Amino acid sequence: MKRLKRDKRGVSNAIVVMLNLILIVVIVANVVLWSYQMNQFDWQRIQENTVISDVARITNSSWFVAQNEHMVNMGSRISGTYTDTQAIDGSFETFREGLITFEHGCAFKSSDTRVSTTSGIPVNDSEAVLNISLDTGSYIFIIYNAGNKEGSAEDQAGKGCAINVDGEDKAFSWQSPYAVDSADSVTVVWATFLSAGSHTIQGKFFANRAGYTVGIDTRQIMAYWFSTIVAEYVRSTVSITTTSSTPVDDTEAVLNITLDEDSVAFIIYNVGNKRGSLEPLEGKGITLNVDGSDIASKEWQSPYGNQDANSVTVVYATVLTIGSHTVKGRFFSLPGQTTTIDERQLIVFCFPANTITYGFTESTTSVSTDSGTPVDDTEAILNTTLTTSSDSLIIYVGGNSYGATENREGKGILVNVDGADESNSSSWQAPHSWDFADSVISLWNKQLAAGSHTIQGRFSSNLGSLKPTVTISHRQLLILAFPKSSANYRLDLNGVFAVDVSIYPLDYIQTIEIKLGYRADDAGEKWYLKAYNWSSSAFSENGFNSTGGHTPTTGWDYYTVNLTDQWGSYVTNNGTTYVKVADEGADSTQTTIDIDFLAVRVVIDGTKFTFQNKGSLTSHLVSLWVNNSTHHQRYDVNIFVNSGHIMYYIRGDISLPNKPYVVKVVTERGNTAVFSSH
Ligand SMILES: [Ca+2]
Ligand SMILES: [Ca+2]
Ligand SMILES: [Ca+2]
Repeated sequence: MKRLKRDKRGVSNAIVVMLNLILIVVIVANVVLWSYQMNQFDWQRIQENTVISDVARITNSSWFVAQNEHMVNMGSRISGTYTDTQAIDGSFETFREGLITFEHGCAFKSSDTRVSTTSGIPVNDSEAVLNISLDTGSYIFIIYNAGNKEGSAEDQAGKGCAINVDGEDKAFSWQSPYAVDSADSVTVVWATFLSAGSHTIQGKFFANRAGYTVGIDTRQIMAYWFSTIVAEYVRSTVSITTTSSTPVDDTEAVLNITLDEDSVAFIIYNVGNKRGSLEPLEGKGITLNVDGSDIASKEWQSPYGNQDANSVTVVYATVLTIGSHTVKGRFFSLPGQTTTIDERQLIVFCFPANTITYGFTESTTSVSTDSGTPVDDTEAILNTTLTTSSDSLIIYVGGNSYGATENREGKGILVNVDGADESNSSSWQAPHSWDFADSVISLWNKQLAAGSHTIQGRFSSNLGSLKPTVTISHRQLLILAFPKSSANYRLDLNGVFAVDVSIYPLDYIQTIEIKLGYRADDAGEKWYLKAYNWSSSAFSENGFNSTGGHTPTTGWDYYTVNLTDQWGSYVTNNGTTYVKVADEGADSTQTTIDIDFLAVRVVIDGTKFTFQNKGSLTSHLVSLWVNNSTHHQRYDVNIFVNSGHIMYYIRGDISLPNKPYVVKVVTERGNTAVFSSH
């Protein structure tokens, strides 16, 4: 029993010894392993050998080149690809100007054959029909101006006129004279997009009081159409009134226009109220507002009596620059008097500035006459020089405000071209009574030869009894001359460029530069660099240090622009920049250009670090210090430099302090490399 017990203890002692041995082995093994791991870390740490071999201030990025093939908007690509434009190396991409498709067509008819009607619904003015044929879908502008002279049968409630296209009445206006058989003219305008093919345009008229005779002694009807222009237009029959004696917005007559090149804008605004709408004896006035400013002139009209028909027209032409514009029609009354617009048409047609010749004058100087035959409106004269035979659209508006000296039988006006009165351009109008508002439109169209021309507005009194004097206190006179044929060569292309905002954060960009290396085969026109302005949604050179283009030498030329402090409008938050290369405009020489280089870069105050890994292991750089005596700044970095490699690391957000400074970089293993400036 005892032995057994002792033996049992002996076994138990042996187990304890064995367990202790195992424990010792485990501890020793762990110590060895730990020691081995420690040695490996130290070994790796010792092996790591990355140095900062250079630190330098940089003032711009490298060039960011085209990302894909340039889009050619006008002209064509002849040879090469966008990759040829990525370096200045003699390999280039070639583009050639193309004939632009801006074409016009026009039709015009005037007649002094009288027609009349008692119909209260529109009937054909048999003398006002245009049959036209369009080669291609086009924007079309139509104006119809129909009037009777003093003494012709005309109901005191006056007449209405309409423009009918392909059997449908499209737009209306109305007018009433001084009294039965007084002068009374109506103008109506319309614009639309018409498809290719044949179309019929018809002037129609009607009595404002059914059963009473109204007539047309002289009318003009004109249509102009264009295949590729910027055209904005509105016709609205929403009735609006005002009692304001200063111009207020006709909220139904607002047009927004976006232009990608400087353009001649032709603007016409025509408003009317029908018989029965609220209209004071003094009538209404209108004007135009372009980009927030009212134009200098206005026009007015007064009706036969309270709540009689009354309409008025104003025209304008100007150059609108590239970008966005707003054109508004505005109207006004006399204080406390309610005037109404039942229908209005507002039309803006924009033509590339170099493709047409235009002239415009407006004036608010009063000119009067008591002559029954036309005399000069000395304020309405335009001298125009045409380089080529041109279809010429001429509009003259002459009116007087309430209170100006005006015969109650009103006035007549017409257009004089190169000294000859165009009698069929005549129109006549009569006010409510003596010295009330009274304006008239005269319309003409003529093919004018190359050379100088004088266009003049003339006017006369409709006489009647007592006080014959009539006045034009406000007028507009315009001519738009469209070349019959010309070789219009254009080139316009743009590319997509991407600024690397991960290296050059937007906050640290000082400006953007665009560089073009090119060769043009003639020096006949300038070449332009533009960029897409993301604020105004148009290509522009607004704010560039250099605008106005570059004149080529026909050898290799380098043209660089910078976008000054305006660069922010031209770059998206992710760095996207669109750059355009464009010619000066339409010209008769078909130019070919070779583009060797086209790129953008950013101007910054940044730093370029050069790291060289001389060790045998990859280094992971985790923090960077830039220090001098007054400046200690740490930056997080996350850079892997492979063994044996040199890495250039650019930071657009790090500006070097004054020398001497020290740059340190710390690796994940805890090593520090130091660079000291000298
Ligand atoms: Ca050109
Ligand atoms: Ca050219
Ligand atoms: Ca090249």
